[in-house]
Amino acid sequence: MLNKNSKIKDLLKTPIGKDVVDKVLLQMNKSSVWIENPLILNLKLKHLNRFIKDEGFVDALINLANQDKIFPTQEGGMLVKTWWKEIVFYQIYPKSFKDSNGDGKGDLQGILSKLDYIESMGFGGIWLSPIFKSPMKDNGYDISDYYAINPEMGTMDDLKQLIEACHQRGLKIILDLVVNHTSDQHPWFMEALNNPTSDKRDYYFFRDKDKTNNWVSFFYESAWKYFEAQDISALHLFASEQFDLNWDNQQVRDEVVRIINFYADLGIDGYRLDVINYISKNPGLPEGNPWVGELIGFTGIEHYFYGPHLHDYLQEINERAFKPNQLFSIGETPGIGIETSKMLSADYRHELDLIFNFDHLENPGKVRFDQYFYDLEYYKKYMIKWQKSLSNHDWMSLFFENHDNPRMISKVSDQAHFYPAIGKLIGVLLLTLKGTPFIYQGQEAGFINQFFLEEELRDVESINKLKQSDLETVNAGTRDQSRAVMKWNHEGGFTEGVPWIKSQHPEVVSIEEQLLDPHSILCFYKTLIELRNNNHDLIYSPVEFEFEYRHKYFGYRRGDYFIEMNLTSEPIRFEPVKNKGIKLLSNYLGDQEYLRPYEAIIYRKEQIL
Ligand code: TEU
Ligand code: CA
Repeated sequence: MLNKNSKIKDLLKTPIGKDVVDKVLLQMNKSSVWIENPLILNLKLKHLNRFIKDEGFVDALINLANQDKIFPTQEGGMLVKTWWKEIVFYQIYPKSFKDSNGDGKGDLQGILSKLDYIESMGFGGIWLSPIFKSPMKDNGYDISDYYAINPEMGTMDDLKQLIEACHQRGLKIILDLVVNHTSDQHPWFMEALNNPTSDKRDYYFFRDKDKTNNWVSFFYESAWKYFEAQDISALHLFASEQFDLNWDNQQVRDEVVRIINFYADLGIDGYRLDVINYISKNPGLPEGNPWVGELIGFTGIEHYFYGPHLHDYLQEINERAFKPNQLFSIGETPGIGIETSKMLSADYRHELDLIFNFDHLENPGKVRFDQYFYDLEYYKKYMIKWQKSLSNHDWMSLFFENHDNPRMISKVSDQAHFYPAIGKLIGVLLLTLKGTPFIYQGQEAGFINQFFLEEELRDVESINKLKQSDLETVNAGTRDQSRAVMKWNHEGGFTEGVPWIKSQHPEVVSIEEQLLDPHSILCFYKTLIELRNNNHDLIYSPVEFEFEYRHKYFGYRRGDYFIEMNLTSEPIRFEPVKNKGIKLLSNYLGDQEYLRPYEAIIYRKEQIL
């Protein structure tokens, strides 16, 4: 057990300690060499207070570190082959995907009408962002009835039809499980708020007005909402219409099991679990540390991002619902690092199958709303670290985009002539490294960011953010970038009516037109996906990095394949790698002696007949 007299080096011997130190260094933009200094390694934890000027931080750190006693094992085990390691997922944000009835909002029949397209691209499964009944304050991540489909999106029959149509095509389908919180319109919450003696009261976190804490919500306001009529405050880590469920209550966990079983009975193949690492809060909801708040932005996070019962609760729902239904599970886990991700997803832990880690989405020291260009060399370092750490027990998810993040091409560059190369290079990274790729709608067609005027913003997060920042800042990070509706054909093709949000950037070529152009980003993705689908080397073979320390360059082998790329806008000239094999695919036409800006090439060993 760690205590205040333990040293930094003892802290680093715990999974969470190592990950927290990594995260802090990353956010401070300091290299890990900094921590390898013996003077620092031998520093007692209590002395950290001198730098941080806060007693609470060290206590919180010690508590966290004492949660997991041992590191996840790297030893033994067999790499188990299974469908979710082999397919490429396609993420659909239903409201922005395809509208079938002209109301300007995407729906389930719209998705059904595009299944042929999804299948023809080679995707093996779809993940739908929430489709359940919701007042849509956070576009469905605020659920008011887990057993009803949002009428704007369709009916339960439409969902059944969709599941069947997916399965007929051999596509898997997973749904979003949002059970860290519910909408304020959920009957549980309404009853809890209005009837203090109801058993629902303990489903949430209620406090007297003067007994709340300093936690800050992810949407830039206090995490407490005060209800005047009832004279009580309730905890919400997200919008003020999304209240956190109290997972310490057994009835809440029983409800979650019921929900999981309900859609499993309808035939779905798994779930993506929204902010699932936030479900266990430190008892008593202690004050958040101001220094952590300043560094990470969200005061209080150390008390719930890896809470005391997280493992217990995940093991419980796994045992009671995921395992019996043979469901696949991927947890969205903001703030989780390498070691803790294994504690949550290694096969012998029986918690989740996979997690989404986010540390690669911004460069060190940056946050989503910073205006800067993303340096892909950081991704290389991140990836080398993660890929080398994967044992037979672990697997990882691969992604650059989702409904919460701006488009990756625009993050890398504002030089339009590089867009096709960058879009394709991103595809090569996602489809040739080891892990399960998740491609977000429109990414396969090279969708980019655009400028949103104030009245064009739709997202609650952006609208709140604009109260404290200028429009340029909001534009750099707004989630609306990824929610701009799909551009199916030259005219748009998303809706017959007026779309609820802007369409994709006018200069982006539509999906239909790209399908006809063999050199398009879309056709490149299609080829890449086909290559991965048909070659298990690109799925299961170990990744062997070459010239790891060569600046700007990224090269690795996967069985018979060799992949190399230039991660920058400057050409790279150097002694070529030997035995690359035969060039199979590239994001440039013709050959050159050097690697062109953002050039990515896949080679395969010559087949000896
Ligand atoms: O996101 C959780 C999350 O922490 C972020 O990605 C979030 O959108 C952003 O960082 C806020 O600062 C999930 C969902 O993906 C997101 O769409 C929801 O709004 C959120 O949970 C609440 O359900
Ligand atoms: Ca519609």
